[in-house]
Amino acid sequence: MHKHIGIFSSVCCLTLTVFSFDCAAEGLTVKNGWVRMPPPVSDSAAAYLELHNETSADVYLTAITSDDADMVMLHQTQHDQHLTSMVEISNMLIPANSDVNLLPGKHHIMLSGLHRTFSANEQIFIQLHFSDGSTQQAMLEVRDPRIQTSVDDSGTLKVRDVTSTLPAMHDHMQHMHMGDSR
Ligand SMILES: [Cu+2]
Repeated sequence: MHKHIGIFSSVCCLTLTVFSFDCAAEGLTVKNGWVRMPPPVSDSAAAYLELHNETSADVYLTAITSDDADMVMLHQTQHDQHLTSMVEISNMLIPANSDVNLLPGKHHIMLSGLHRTFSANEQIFIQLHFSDGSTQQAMLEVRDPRIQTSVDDSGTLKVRDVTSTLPAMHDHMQHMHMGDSR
């Protein structure tokens, strides 16, 4: 009987710990995070995710940190005639009851000064800091941009190597060098 009580209370503790972590940013969730696998010569990588604000208050994403990079920035891609460039933005509004999606070609997260190489399908973690004082950990799946996967109507997984068809603007390295070399 004592044994049962012991097991029960330790399960309780575990549940409590997980629950209090969720409370750090109640109503604010992060989904579908991924990071573009950088080429071996690069020490930076672009990341994308979806932010869902289910609260009735506006909140700003004010800072991002990661143990795997020296610096993590918010970038906005700008298309100006033939040029694609990007600017750093200091924060991002996630309006009340709204979703904000960071997508290739638009806003993205930029990890720079990577501490190690990323392998495809690996999970890396970043911490998102919000204006309400909360912090939330987000998981990013490392995706190899040269490989596209899709599932057809019959449920068969198709893997396609798209190396040769990738538009140049999808390569983050390309616009990184905008300022100095073009
Ligand atoms: Cu960028």
